[in-house]
Amino acid sequence: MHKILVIGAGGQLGTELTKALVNTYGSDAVIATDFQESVKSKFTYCRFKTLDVLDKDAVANLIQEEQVTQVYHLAAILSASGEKNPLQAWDINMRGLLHVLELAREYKIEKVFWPSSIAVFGPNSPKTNTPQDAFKNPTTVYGISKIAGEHWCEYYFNTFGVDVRSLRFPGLIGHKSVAGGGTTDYAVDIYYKAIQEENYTCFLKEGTSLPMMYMEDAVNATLQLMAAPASAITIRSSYNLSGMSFSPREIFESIQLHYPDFSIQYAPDFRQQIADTWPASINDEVARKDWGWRAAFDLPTMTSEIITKLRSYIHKI
Ligand code: AKB
Repeated sequence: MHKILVIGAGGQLGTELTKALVNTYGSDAVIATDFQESVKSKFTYCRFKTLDVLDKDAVANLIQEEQVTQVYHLAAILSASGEKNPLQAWDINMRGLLHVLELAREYKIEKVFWPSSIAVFGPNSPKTNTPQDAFKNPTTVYGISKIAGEHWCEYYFNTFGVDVRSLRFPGLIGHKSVAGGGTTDYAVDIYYKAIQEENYTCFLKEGTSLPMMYMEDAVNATLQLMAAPASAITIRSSYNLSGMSFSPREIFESIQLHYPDFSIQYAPDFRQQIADTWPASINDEVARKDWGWRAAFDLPTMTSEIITKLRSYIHKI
């Protein structure tokens, strides 16, 4: 029987991935955990425990008590928050991952999932259709922690046989949970403003194109990668993954088709410098070849779906 531990379940990805894991493996198979007790109310459908990934003994105890077979380690400080407190971001992102990898080795965990990011790329990486093995010179502490983390994942696989799998996520956009601390967060916030019939002030310039992905695609990619036979996984650092690419102007125009009076201003801040170092689009042909990855959502289909869902929540209130 599977016993799946989700660390950082209350975050943007965790909120939706935990639900999908319960739908796939059943509620008895999943334990949602988060550093913040306050997110407990999200998990009415499975068990929830408070857990700090920096407390290695607490993670080890839970793995032993629950006979955990798989770990999804999602807890991290994202790019924009990381720049405000670089040493803390490094500590949380690296020490957390090393605890999980080390415990996976010690307790012979069957599989580990850990998200990387397009933030591993930098100003000297090719800007468009960025390949899997492109040169990487990340400029944020978040990007540095992700590239180091990728190397550690590869090391634990090659040296100890830990079956750790990873995806380089683009900006993730969903309607069930707000984003927090990232450079791509504007693409979530803008929908909430449109729905509330308010104007939006964007912290990136109108033409800044970035790789993005609808949350349903991100969740499906994770489930597919984790279900693939180990022999199909040729990348043990992290797979490039592509959904769509758009700029603030393009997402605004897609929303304006639903809300003609919606308006936007641009007030770029420090996050513009981060965005300027990231690719505009990603080449994910290795993921497609290895485990059959295909994104289902583009900008118009994502916008229609998010607006429909957000309207339905508002009408329920
Ligand atoms: C961020 O903006 O920091 C994240 C990411 C692209 O990894 N959404």
